[in-house]
Amino acid sequence: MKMEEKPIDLRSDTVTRPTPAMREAMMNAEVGDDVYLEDPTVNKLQDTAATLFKREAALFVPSGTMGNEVAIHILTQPGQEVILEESSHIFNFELSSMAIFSGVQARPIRGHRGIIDPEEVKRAIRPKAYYISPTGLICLENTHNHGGGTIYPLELIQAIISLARSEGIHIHLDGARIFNASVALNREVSELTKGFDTIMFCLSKGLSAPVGSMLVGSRELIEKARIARKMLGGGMRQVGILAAAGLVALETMVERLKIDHQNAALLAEGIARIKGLRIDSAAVETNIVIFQIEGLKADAQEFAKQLNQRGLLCHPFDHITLRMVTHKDVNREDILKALDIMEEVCAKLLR
Ligand code: TLP
Repeated sequence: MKMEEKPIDLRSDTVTRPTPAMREAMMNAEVGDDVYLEDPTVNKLQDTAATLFKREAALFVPSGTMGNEVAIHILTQPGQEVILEESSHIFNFELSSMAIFSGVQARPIRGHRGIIDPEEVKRAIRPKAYYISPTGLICLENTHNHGGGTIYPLELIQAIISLARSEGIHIHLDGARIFNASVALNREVSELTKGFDTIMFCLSKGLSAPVGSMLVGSRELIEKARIARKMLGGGMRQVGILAAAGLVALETMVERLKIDHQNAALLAEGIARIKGLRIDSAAVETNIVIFQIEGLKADAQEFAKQLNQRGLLCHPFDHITLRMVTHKDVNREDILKALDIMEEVCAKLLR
């Protein structure tokens, strides 16, 4: 790579930079003290999110992690268990926060590409006995990050929600990338999230806002969430500066996620043709591409390092698995270039 060339960054859609329209909206945002509920731009963003999801209320939080952990805090009691999928973000990348902040333990169950079967959920619900930790909450993730951007089939979501309801268990959705599922299925986010107690979604991933996620739910739950957010130090002040970018994200960045999905499909098809790489390209449903190396004189870390040296950034997951994520700051041409780089490195490393 020539020094002046910018790398093709496929590590995550979190690397997206704010658009010019976002920067302009941030510059001109009307602000107030949001801890006093007086920031008009935050209030507008929260109302917009609540309307989109057909819910009573929403809360702006600094990160997806905080949104998930606040939801767990308000939906559980200390000593309870939380059922989730074993490769979920909450279980793997939120630093045991549920144990520390909410005093609950995780009961992870194995899914297929991140999707859990209602029967498995049923089996994981703890029997009611005074000497067993009760199940307080189920968390699902849609799309599923480590599953490969998998979209949860709606009928499975509905089956798990009715199970939760019949057992008196709460249910939260980590919908960090729910808009990717929405554009891929051509269905409203309100339809895909109906029945969850709370939904977290991120403005800062494919939607390209610089910071921020939302927690959506009933007025009562969102009031509790505001207290939990404050406990975590997440009460922000003139944060309309950031909410302004979030509004532009919701207004202008949703439909274009389709382009990311097309680029991910192009990437997956290309990977399938490269000797030394293995992928089920038909399994790529949204903007996340997960694949394995096969028959190379290198592990995934070394492979990623060599791609990096040629200006292609990605995320190694384990010794053979890598992730690439498409987003607005990479185009079709970048994808074709990325494939050339991978082909060149594979040819060098083939056994
Ligand atoms: N995911 C990030 C990393 O943390 C791995 C990424 O690059 O994909 N839920 C899901 C499904 C996520 O993928 C993430 C972030 C979060 C929650 C947390 O969001 P943030 O980073 O805003 O705390």
